[in-house]
Amino acid sequence: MTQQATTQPVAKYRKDYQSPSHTTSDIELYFELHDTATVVTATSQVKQLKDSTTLELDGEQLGLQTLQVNGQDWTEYELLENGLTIHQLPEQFELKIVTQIDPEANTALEGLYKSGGAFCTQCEAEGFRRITFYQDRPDVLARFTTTVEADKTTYPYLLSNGNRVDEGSLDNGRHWVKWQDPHPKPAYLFALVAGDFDVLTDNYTTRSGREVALEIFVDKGNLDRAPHAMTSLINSMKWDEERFGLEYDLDIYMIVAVDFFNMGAMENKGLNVFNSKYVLANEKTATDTDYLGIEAVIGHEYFHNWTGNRVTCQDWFQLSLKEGLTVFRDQEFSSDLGSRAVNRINNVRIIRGPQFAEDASPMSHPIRPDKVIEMNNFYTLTVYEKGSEVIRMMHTLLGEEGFQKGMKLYFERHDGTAATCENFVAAMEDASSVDLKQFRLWYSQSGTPTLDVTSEYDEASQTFALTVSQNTEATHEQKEKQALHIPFDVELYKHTGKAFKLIIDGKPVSNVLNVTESSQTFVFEGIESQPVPSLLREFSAPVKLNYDYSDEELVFLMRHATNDFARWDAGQMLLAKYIKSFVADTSKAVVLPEGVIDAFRGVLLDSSLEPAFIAEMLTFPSHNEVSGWYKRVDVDGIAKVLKAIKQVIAQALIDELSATYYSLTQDGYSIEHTEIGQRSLRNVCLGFLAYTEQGNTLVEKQYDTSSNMTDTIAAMSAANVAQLACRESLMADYSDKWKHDGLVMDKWFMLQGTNPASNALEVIRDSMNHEAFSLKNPNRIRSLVGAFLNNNPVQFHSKSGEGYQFAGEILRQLNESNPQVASRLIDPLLKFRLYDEQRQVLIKQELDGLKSLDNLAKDLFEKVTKATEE
Ligand code: B3K
Ligand code: ZN
Repeated sequence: MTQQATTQPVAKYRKDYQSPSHTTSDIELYFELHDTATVVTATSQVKQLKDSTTLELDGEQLGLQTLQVNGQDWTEYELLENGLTIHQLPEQFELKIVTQIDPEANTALEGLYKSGGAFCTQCEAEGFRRITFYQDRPDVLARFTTTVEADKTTYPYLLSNGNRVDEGSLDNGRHWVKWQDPHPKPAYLFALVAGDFDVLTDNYTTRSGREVALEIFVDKGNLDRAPHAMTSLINSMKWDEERFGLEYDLDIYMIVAVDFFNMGAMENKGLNVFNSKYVLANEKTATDTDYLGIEAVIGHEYFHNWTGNRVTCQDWFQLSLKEGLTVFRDQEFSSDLGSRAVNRINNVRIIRGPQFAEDASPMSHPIRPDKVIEMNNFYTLTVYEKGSEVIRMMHTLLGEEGFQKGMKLYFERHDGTAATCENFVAAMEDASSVDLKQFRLWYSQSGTPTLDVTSEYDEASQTFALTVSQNTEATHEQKEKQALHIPFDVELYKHTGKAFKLIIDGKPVSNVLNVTESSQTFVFEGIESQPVPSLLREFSAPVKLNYDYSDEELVFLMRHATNDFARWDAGQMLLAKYIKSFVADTSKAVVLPEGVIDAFRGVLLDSSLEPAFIAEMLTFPSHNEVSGWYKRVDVDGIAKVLKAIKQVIAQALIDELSATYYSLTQDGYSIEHTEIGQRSLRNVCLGFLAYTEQGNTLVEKQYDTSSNMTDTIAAMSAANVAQLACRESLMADYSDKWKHDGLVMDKWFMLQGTNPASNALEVIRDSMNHEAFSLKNPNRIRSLVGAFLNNNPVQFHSKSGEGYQFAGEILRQLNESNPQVASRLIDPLLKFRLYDEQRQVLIKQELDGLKSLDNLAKDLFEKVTKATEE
């Protein structure tokens, strides 16, 4: 046996995929849990698949104790830095490996670790290799049997995947429970939890009559914050049966909420582990946004049971196969349960803001990446959100019925196996006979396509011609781009507000045009008068759209488009025109024409519109979204213009905003969608009114009288954004009340992080000494530091460079304790080329400093090298 030295991280390529040399049919695990020295015994039934007597296993940070093959000690092996290679193996054998690990020292929160007082695991993507030596790849599927043994008093609950089949007590105060998961699964879906919890139980009968026990485990004392998660779970189970015909397949479904978690949640078979942020809520501690987030994430993880667990990924390059599809499913779930328009608007905001920004960054990649150094770096907006848009485009092209046929065929062909994105598209194509040949490019081509659209009306022939040109700019890792198949949803309006029938070549055509060439003209016939085109309805493709709309046309669409999303989008385009013109010349006074102000007044007073939708109409593009419109970003100019536009609207509509604010006063609190919508509009009004003379009084009063967290936080953020006199006292009062509750304090940390005041960084540094703060807890880091880096543009990009230095300091610490969190945090620095020379130099200094670390984690290595390459 030999031990190898540390080497530079190496990239893996999608094209190099090779099926496994061996597979494991069954694995039996025994965990003897101890804080610093847990012993894991793994007994696997292994079978050769290829002509190879050598088996390569993955393993990191493991203490190997024994290695046996068919009951014999085995010496034919090499211990490597990242694994174990075993030689001279028979065709089929039992492999027994005993390893020792240290959960308490595991601050990376990958593998087996301690969260507060409990043991828990996170194995996706490659965490199982920190538990035992194994073929830690998603195309090796085994049946898992897991026994967990621990002290009975400290850890009364011992959980793992599948069904509980046996249990017992030992003489030394310890006990054990044995779990069996009948569904073969890859190691990334393995989970174990041990601890003491309060449990909320319920049950669900599937439509075929299976009784399923539902259990949600939360920290002691938090039971009153678990019911919304349970309701969301039951709604998810029901929805998946109704809309997709998919039923749950075990007798028990468990969710455990933990405080220390790198991301949102994890879909481990039968035993989801959740960030407590996506489980715990009551009206005093959680906002409406939190409630909706919980519903979406509970749904998302549940839907993975079919799209992810029953059919998993062949290799990690295929991640979007399960993630894009499952995001699509959770978006549909939220839309079916709540407002479709509001959900669509918010999903589109994510694509147009941070996803387009990712496309334009050094980390740009196709939804199915070709090259990866650290897989955890690819759980991105591109793979998830753009991935979901790609699924949605197929849904648009096939229709609901065709899409569901495709899903059925996909499960018929691939249930119980590890599949590829290509398998999915092929199933959609075969089930519907829609040609998706060119469409497949969406999987391999990165970057954001731009559609330049022009139109020409010919009165004599009564035709309206739309010319659509598409172009995708070169991205960091891919220079050549091809024309994509883009579903382009359009409508043409008469001046009465009615839509023309769409006729091309004498035949009626669908609203969804197939744009497939780099430039293409569609000539519509029978158009009796100059129409107003509504383009890219429902955001039918994740592209940028350019069309030279007049103000009048946009105002017309805001009023008359039959589709709510199109109305909202027209409002956004109208604002964009003015934002762009003021940013181009920041010395120009910000004034808006009466017609524009009237259009927003009209929306605010339109009683036929849902309050939730009006609130979206009045929510303007964020600094981040606006920044994405430019190759060189004027940080301060954009901030100034966005604030001024808000002030202009606030002054112009002060009476209407006030009236709406008071008319929406509520007595009690419920999370019904209509009430959420009313609170949302009321609080949007407050956000504007904060800029008026009555602002301070109004905000303070709302804070004092608020009976729920939604209104409390709305008051505090209005005070924060508008820098009202009451800000400090509200912050102090809140901290007094909630200082013992990290999760609730995250909202406070976020307000400190986004504080636009010029001393923000000083306050942030102070906040790091707050008793609720810890650099070990990812939620705290994201709330305070993440908010500063991502959502405090002016202070973070201060020309003094202090913001960047602060980011560098934190990143160097996290590089050692939790590289995954560090790697999420670094993204804003990677985009340094968007800023002026002076800022570029300052940011680059920090990146270079990281690059020169001799223990730079591969997560950061991958990003820093990409960003600093010429
Ligand atoms: N599949 C997990 C994410 C795992 C992230 C690993 N770094 C949660 C989800 O997407 O549902
Ligand atoms: Zn997911």
